[in-house]
Amino acid sequence: MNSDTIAAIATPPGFGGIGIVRLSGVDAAHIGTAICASLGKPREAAFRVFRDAQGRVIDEGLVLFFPAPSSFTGEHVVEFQGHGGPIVMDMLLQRCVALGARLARPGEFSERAFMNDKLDLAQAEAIADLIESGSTQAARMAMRSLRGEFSCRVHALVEELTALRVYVEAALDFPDEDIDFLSDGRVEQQLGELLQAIESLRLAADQGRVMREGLTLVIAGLPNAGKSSLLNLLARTDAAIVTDIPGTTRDILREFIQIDGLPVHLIDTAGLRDSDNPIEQEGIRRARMALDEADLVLWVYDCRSGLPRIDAAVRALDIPLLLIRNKIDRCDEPPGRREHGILPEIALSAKQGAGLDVLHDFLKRHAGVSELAEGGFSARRRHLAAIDKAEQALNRATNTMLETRAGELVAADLLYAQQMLGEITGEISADDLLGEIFSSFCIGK
Ligand SMILES: Nc1nc2c(ncn2[C@@H]2O[C@H](COP(=O)(O)OP(=O)(O)OP(=O)(O)O)[C@@H](O)[C@H]2O)c(=O)[nH]1
Ligand SMILES: [Mg+2]
Repeated sequence: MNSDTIAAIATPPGFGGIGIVRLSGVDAAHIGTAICASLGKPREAAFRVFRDAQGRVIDEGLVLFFPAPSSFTGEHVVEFQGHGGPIVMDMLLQRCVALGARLARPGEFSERAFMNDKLDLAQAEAIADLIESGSTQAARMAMRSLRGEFSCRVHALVEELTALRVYVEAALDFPDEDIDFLSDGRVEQQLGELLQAIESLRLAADQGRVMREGLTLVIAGLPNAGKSSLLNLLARTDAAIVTDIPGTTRDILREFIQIDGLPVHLIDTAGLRDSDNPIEQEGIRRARMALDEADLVLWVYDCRSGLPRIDAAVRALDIPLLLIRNKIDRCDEPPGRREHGILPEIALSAKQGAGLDVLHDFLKRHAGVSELAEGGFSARRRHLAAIDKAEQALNRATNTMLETRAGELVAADLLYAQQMLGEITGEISADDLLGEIFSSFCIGK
């Protein structure tokens, strides 16, 4: 339990009808009473005058008192709802500080809620995601995580892992038993089930991450293929210069769009070719660097050139590739989706817009938006990294079972997988990790 009391303006800076100063900690009730004479009944709004040390009126408004442990942080919490002007709010905050409160760090209220077991780590992160969400879907997914759906699935996995670990360790502790526990096939079967469950969790979490962070599309291709035209079409603006001179684009161009709530970062790049022009060379160098950021590369080519001549470096990338067969108005082809060998391809006209709907559908499906409508939850790279490590450990354990049946190694990998999943909800977490997570929150949260 923290011994100090923290205070912050919980509403955004600037002018507003209402502004809220929030206090949390052992002295919250005492400080609150000093400001407004009496707090009223717990959890009921009371109209009060807020006064400074000399008894002058700072503001008037509502006060709310949430006694510990029935509060957001689990400590005594007092909220003053006053008028939302920066000066009034600051006077009220300074008064709290003069009475012994300390200014809260970003995310400190949520950190205390976590410390007092009001929320687990994934739920605390979901609060920040909900506040920052850029689309309705992202907000819905953050809310699901906040309500504990993500944590529940992680917990269920941790419990199954623990049970299996106990079984393997028991088998190791009683090697003289008649039955060889490790050879009855049960461990392999449960490992297989766990791997399936963890894989489905990883898919859902990855889709959640895409909805939170957005999909990054890099538009690449030979000069004049119509890359900038495609950016303009998707962004519905004339952001990029389009000419019939090959080598028009040199700088990297970025646009942010939303496709039915899916956030998409578009990056237009210089056409890839050998060039003697130092400016174009620099553009091409930057284009190649931008490829590293991509979740999906759109390789644009002119239908009149027949087959796409994909740049060798682009082909070598370990990033999904979508071919865009452009300028179909010139080839008299219908727009649509087809497969080009193992690669998906969409035929469209960046200039006239035919086929844009097909591209939208592809991108939404690629991000998993349609399936997410009901069940997704917000997740972060940190969660995915932990899930990946747990999955690798389970794969190792499975191989060990099949090859050497070395129970100690299997038990160690199971323990490791359990710890990795525990990091998601914060059951097991290092202090620096907590510091990193909460410091990215806004003040007052
Ligand atoms: N007919 C037709 N022309 C197109 C289409 N898309 C692009 N163009 C034309 O092709 C030319 C090149 O288009 P850009 O969008 O500048 O091509 P780019 O790939 O960005 O070219 P660089 O920046 O030079 O690499 C322009 O004259 C466009 O108007 C299309 O779908 N149909
Ligand atoms: Mg261009």
